[in-house]
Amino acid sequence: MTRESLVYVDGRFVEKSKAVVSVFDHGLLYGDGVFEGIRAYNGNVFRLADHISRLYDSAKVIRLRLPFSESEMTEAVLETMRKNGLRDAYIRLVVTRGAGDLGVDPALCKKPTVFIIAESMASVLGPREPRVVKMIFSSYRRDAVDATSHEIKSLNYMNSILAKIEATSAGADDAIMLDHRGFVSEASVSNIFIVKERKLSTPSSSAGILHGITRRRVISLCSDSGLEVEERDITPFELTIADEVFLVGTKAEILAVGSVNGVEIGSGRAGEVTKTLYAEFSRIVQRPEEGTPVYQAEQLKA
Ligand code: PXG
Repeated sequence: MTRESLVYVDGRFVEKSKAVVSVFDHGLLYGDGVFEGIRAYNGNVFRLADHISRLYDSAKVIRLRLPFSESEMTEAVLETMRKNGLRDAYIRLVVTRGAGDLGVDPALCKKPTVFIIAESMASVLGPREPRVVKMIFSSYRRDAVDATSHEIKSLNYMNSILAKIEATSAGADDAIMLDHRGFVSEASVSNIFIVKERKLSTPSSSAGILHGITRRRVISLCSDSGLEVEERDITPFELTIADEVFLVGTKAEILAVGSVNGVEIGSGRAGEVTKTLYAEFSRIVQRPEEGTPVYQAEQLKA
């Protein structure tokens, strides 16, 4: 029998089957909480500092006081990786408002619940070409920046879930969501880039996007590679006639978009710019300086 993975729950490590939170937790009752989805590549947690900093930013906006410092939170993530002996993994770090009486008021909750799941996950990045996905434009609009903005990485994902259901029932892989004005925002759990005549564009923060860590890294990769990127409003028309469209995110890594609403994008296959960035990103994630080493202490001792 394989050993059960260990989950960090409020300072303790418990077996996966025993890792539970209260039915009175406001994270469950109201989606009141924040999270991060993080990846580790070869024993190095990719851009962990950026994820921790975004978690604290999300918590600040929802007035959730985290029970420990950024460095303690970082250590808890690394310890969860070590306890499970992982090198290539997906990490889910969640902080909820905690258990409290019924009622939406966060003041009903005495202390936040913190849990960290780390499970083995192999990357698809590598020498092969990026996977090509079929998209639709969702009829659900991305929540506006003055609504339940996705700038907060909160536990409230119903906006994305509805879009994902719509995509699945249309036979597509995922949905592209438009903002309240009708401009392109992002996919259900990834950011979007378009390429036209080798010039890249990506929706800016006005489109209600999550400030993706992969998006930010791809933008800086482009500037290092001499590729121009503009953060701006993009219409569904511009996206449809683009030479290339690709998605970026922790889970998605880099995916080429082959079609939207049944209309082929460019050749319908991964384009040259997408392939170049994919190849470069595949190398970047393996670099120690792009993340935080999990096993540094042991390596130093050895
Ligand atoms: N937009 C949204 C709405 C997201 O949820 C991204 C963009 C990409 O951001 P990052 O920082 O990952 O480049 C996300 C990320 C999951 C999962 O389990 C979801 C995300 C990340 C990791 C795992 O579905 N969302």
